[in-house]
Amino acid sequence: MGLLTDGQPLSWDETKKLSNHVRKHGIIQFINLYKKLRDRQGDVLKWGDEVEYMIVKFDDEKKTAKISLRSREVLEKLNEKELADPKGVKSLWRPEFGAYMIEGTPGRPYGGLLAHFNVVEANMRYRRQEAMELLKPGEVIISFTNFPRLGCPDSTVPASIPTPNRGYQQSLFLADDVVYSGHPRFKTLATNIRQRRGEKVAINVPIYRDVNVPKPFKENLAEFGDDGKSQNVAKDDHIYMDAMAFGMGCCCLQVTFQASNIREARTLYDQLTPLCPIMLALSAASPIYRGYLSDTDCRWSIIGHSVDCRTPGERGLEPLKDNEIRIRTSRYSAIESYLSENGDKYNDIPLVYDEEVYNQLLDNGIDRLLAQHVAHLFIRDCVCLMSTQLNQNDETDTDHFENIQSTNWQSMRFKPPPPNSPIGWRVEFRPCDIQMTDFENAAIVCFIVLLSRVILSYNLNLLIPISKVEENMTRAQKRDAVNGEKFWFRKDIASDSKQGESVDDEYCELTVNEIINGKDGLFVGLIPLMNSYLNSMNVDADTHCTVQRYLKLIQKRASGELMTTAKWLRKQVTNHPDYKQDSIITQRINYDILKNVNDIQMGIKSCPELHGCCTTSKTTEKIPTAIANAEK
Ligand code: GSH
Repeated sequence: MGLLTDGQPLSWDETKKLSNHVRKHGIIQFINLYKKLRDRQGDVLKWGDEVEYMIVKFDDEKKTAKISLRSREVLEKLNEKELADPKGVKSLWRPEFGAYMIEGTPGRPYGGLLAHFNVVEANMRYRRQEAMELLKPGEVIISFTNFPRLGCPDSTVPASIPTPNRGYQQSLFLADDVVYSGHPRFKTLATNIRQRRGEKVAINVPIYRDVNVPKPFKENLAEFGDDGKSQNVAKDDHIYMDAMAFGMGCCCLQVTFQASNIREARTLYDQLTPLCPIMLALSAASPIYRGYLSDTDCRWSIIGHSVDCRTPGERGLEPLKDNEIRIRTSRYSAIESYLSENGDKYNDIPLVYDEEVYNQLLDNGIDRLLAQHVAHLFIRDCVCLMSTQLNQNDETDTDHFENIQSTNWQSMRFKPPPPNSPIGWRVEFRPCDIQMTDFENAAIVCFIVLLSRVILSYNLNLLIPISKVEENMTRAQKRDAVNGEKFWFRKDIASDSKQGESVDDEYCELTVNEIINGKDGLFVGLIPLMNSYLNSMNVDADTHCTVQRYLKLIQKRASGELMTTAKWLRKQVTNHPDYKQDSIITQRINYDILKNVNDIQMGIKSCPELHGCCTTSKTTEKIPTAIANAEK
């Protein structure tokens, strides 16, 4: 992939001039790839998780927890093993946006055997330990969605000072040092997104209205060095943030599946889409931003705003200029169209796409649904271009296509096979906030993968109008959405549309509990269906036990018997002796929370409100050969 290509990044002015060049060749590359690989068949299920971590440093005397900007050093060490033995390593490590973030994946993808569910958690544990061995005294690795005091004074090690009038982000609150410096991609993205937009990004998250929060809640941003521009866009009663790192500095959990062919990949892409908001609500883990308790439980919209490179015209705030078109969403957003034939009739959002690209794709034999999906991705300008990437062989390279594709950060990603590789058509599931423990992350990953198997085996149909999924994404982020919200969901997932029934009769509003656990006479429930699938399979006892623990966790989160991480974090704040009911997260509160997070993820403390009483699974590092053979 062209994602982390070497070379010098071009300036925004140069990149802008070359954006059409990237698009023109990107499309030709996609067409060539499609023609070569559309009939590729028979790939087996393979899948893998991606976990993002942050490095935090505690000072137990001063009672502070700060982000440690050492991911470059740590990654260099972590990557040594892979360089020495690329095929043999048990984990792969990559940089992420934050200079305190690292991303770990299993060394090799998992396969279709059910017994693979039993090795996921052990591999996650291995990764965590592997990274921890490289830390300095006081440092820890945590899988945690947002560092609560990101952007507050004195919150990084080494200390860093924001530069509101210069640099990549020009933030009032965050120094550019928090952006990963080992590859120019990240700083270039931050610069070009800001320059394309014509101003800094603006993120406004509603503040949690506790009794001692001033009315209105309004900060004097001049105190941070604002020249008035930030004050103009900062909303009353909101936590204002002004840089890409506030969003892309958040950590998440992602899963990628390989499908057997392009058709199955399109089906999975569509069928997992209605699950995105449900999993977002269940995984909600980020209620705190820039030292304030917010009224939001998830990172999703915050990242959307943090990379919103649309001009005022494109956002509908000013008349359109030059060749601009109105664009509904940020380049980080929920998907706006389905891809499979079954999905077609549920595509009720007027999709904005590049007409010329669309026609070119149709002329090359690509069907309408796929053409509009790709032409939609290609409404975006390229926002990071390396000097070495300009001239490519469109027959064999795909960097220009990947350039646009990899900066469309949507809830689902449809991924063509890389050229000349054994990898097939894939889909990536991207909405989930990350959880603190390997147990929870493994539970979420196994739930999604298992559900994908059930969908394909039982030929389930979860589709509802895509506009309803989008509405669900908004609901999912609300405070305690699992217990307080209802979500649009298909009533009968076991059959396709009935004759004479209108699309609007096919769905209703259900709680997450009803969706996951079922509701008598109204909805069958996803876990009961998964259990009947499992009962029909030959599963070894250990895997069975592990999977049941994972499903129980999801069931109890859905029913409200167990808390979401977001709910638990809110309780940590509001019960803290220093908390003044003003929604402020002091250094000390931050320290105590992160200490607890670390103790819980390391198993030093148990947390029954989050996990229940039974958190030990039978996870093992390797599938025993006898079991692998038996399953085959
Ligand atoms: N941390 C993000 C989230 O919480 O959703 C996901 C990771 C992500 O999208 N990272 C950006 C990226 O381009 C970094 S700026 N990653 C590579 C990709 O999406 O292909």
